Amino acid sequence: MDNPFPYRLYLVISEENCAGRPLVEVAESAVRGGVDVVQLREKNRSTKEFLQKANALKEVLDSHQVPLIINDNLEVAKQVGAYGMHVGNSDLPPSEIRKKWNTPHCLGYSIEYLEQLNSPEAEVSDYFGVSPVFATPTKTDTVTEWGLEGIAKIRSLTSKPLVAIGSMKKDNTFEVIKAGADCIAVVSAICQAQDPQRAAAELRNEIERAI
Ligand code: TZP
Ligand code: MG
Repeated sequence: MDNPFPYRLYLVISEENCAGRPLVEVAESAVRGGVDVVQLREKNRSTKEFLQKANALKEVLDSHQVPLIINDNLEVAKQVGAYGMHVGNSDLPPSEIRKKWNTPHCLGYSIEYLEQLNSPEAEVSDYFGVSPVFATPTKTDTVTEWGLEGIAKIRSLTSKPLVAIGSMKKDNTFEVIKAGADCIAVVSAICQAQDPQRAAAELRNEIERAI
């Protein structure tokens, strides 16, 4: 089967991280700069509000043929017709999602402990988030700071695509890819940037330089 996650630059977006700008505009600008997959991550919203944002985002992403991944809300993922879902260790388990969402979809699973890699949940997942690579103010309830050594360790244990997340920026992208990551995921480096398109293009450049 083809790799369900061939992507390199992953925007993880929520309205609250967009510095007061409309999320859809920030996302479209990022896509113009080289983002090739987008995750909508709205932790503190009702399903109704989440779905409204997801529909608006999907329309724009569709026009650029960029896939939409929904963070931890199966109802929203189903209703919007998302490409896939991403979940963490304490969210709805990937095996449950596979049962409840029967057409094949791309599933991402955040790895916070090495033990997770040997679990049935990892088995049914299509890619792994290495979470977080570096500590980040954007998400503080984290466990391990994997660092470059952690990426290399996980790389040695799986051939599935690895997404590096956590304080990823232009200055550390090259070494993170060299350590074994396939894809870089960012919130602030793009959502807080004055010019999201340019920020994305700079990240993309570093990725292309490293692969
Ligand atoms: N999962 C692990 S770290 C993180 C998530 C959602 C936040 C990453 O945000 P930033 O601003 O790119 O460090
Ligand atoms: Mg990041």
